[in-house]
Amino acid sequence: MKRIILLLLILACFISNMDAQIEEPVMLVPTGNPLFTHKYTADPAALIYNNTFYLYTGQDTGDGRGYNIPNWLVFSSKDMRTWYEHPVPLQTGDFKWAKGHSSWASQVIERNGRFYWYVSTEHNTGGKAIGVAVSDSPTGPFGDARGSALVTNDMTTSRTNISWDDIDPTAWIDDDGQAYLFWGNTCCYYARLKENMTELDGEIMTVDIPHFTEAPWIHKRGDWYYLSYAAWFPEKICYAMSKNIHGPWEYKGILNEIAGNSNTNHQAIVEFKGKWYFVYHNGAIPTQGGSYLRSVCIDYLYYNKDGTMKRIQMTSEGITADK
Ligand code: FUB
Repeated sequence: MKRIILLLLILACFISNMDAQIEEPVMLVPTGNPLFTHKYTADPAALIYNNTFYLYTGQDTGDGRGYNIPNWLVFSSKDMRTWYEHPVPLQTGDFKWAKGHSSWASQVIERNGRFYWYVSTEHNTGGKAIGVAVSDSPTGPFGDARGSALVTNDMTTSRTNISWDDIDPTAWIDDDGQAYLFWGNTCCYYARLKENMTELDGEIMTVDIPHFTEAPWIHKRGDWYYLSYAAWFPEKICYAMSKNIHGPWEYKGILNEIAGNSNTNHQAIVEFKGKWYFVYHNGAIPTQGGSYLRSVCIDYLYYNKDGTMKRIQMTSEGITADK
């Protein structure tokens, strides 16, 4: 009996440590994938700014039986070896119109020295919604930029009547300065953003791509646009290519297989200091890890001569090994 109580106490300590928050930046030196093991991190997004790789994630907490994501987190690195975790920059509770612990997938983008954080979360009137927070620093703190959601469920009822289709925003500023927001579950939506980055500009459009589940991510290399996204369920990551942000998009197949021990995979793709990185999550932390207690991983991404992307090789050593 004493042994069982001791074990339960150790487990409780471990779980509360996984949820502990910090007040100053803390240095972390990962040894492979998953990148961080002191807390669960999910739905990665990356921003390259000022020679620094900023990694934004949600923080999975709870008993692993459903999503319980109270916070968004931010980590930074200048060399992809040493990382800093910064104090919690944004929480579901910072959006007065949001409810629960629903800090779902998000992305931060910079415009004119300000940082805009597009998030998916649960609206207190029901259904998932997209909000935008703003800060003068990539590490925050961030605050609600509008005081209301940017996209609500009632704005996208013509293509699907599910209540969770307005999730997983990804923002893109095109070469002519026009900003766009892509998002969706089941249906991939996109719309122009006004110069102020906090209002949609015009109609909500759709992209027809095969097997689309969620998690769109736009990146560009040379004159090719890439739209990667989670497909099927459990998810693999697929992608399409185009010469124009408005398409037509040509489907190119699977980029990443199902990530270990997780139904979702959620990728971000960026170039940093001459190398391309594929950032995603899996459920690989032993004992507790799984589809609702996920962990961010990073592996290298390579291109073929014709611009298509090589299939990702998910590794346990990640980017800590020299290549
Ligand atoms: O974290 C909640 C949801 O799971 C995200 O919004 C999706 O992309 C999936 O990863």
